[in-house]
Order: sequence, then structure tokens, then C-alpha cells
Amino acid sequence: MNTTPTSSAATFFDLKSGLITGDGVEESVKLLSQLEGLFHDEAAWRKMDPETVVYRVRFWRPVPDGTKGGLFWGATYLEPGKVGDEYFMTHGHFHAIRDRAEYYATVSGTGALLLMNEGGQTWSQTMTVGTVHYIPGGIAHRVVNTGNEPLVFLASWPSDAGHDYASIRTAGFGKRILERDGMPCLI
Ligand code: M6P
Ligand code: ZN
Repeated sequence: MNTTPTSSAATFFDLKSGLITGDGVEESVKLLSQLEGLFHDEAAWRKMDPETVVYRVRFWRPVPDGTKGGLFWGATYLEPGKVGDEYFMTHGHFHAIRDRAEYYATVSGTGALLLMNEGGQTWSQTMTVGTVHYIPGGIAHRVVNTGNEPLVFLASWPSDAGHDYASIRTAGFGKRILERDGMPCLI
């Protein structure tokens, strides 16, 4: 087990914007083109600019990826928008090591956390400023921005959890959040 941080410097996060900064903070960007096959209205997805930024993740890995016993943390900045009647959302994943849990906490914006067990049973929790969400092991998680402003949330997860995206790509989630009469609905 190696849980010695690679750097002793602190990272920072801005309470208002949720922006994480500091030594060793990494950033990844997810474009609409990278979310192929995830939105139900494929024709609508095809008509949009593939370079559209759907979300960014800024994260800090103080120990190497895969380290047993460590923790990572990060913030996700999910843009408002829709593909047809479906709100912008994260890819969603199970953890590669299934029993690993995670925390999400909402900094700004409004949305929904979609949760799904391995049997495909899907439910949701409302995300608004200050809500904290415990995601147990074995549960897939995806965030949907149902508002008009960016949805920003913090996350902390075990450094050996890993991401299993393949199961989501093939089977998806059991339910979607779609706009019906101007309101988000779990369908
Ligand atoms: C959170 C964490 C990250 C994850 C990110 C985006 O910040 O759960 O591990 O990468 O959200 O979600 P996804 O990987 O499903 O695109
Ligand atoms: Zn996760």
C-alpha cells in the first residue's frame, strides 16, 4: 500500500465557483462528440456542434491512480443545455472495483443525480446548492443539469475505484431525465 502524497502542497477550492486550483490539479474536458450514443435522440445529437463542451472535471490525485487506501477529489462543471428533450449530463459510470463508494456535493446550479444498481433499477436525487450525496458501492452514477446555469459539484472517491464506462455504453441507465412541458421528468 502506498498512500504517501506525491506533494505536500495544499490545493484550493473557491467556495462560490467551486474552482479547484493548485499544484498537481488536472483537468479533463468532455465534448458532445465524446458522448456518442448516450442521448436518446441521436438525430438531435448529430445536428449539434460536436465540439460543444458539455462538462469539465478538475481533479487532484495526490497518490497514483490505483493506489489502495487513498482518496481523490475533484469538481465537475456541467454546462446547461439539451440534446433534443434530454438535458446535458455526465457520461456516468460504475466503479471498476465495484464496492467502492463516493461522495458528491453540490456547489451551484440545479440538477439530478441518477443512480442505478447492477440490475438496472434506476432512481434519482435532486441536486441543489449544498446537497450532499452518498453513492454506495455497486451503484452507477450520472449527473444531469436541469437548470439554466452550470451545475457544479464536488466529488471524492477512492484512488483505486477506477471507472467502468463500458457497461453504461452498452446498457445505459434504466431511466432518463427528459423535459416534459418545460419541466424535468424521470422517464
Ligand atoms: C465526478 C467524479 C469523477 C468523474 C466525473 C465525471 O467528478 O465521479 O470520477 O470522472 O464526475 O463523470 P464521468 O466520469 O461519468 O464522466
Ligand atoms: Zn464515481
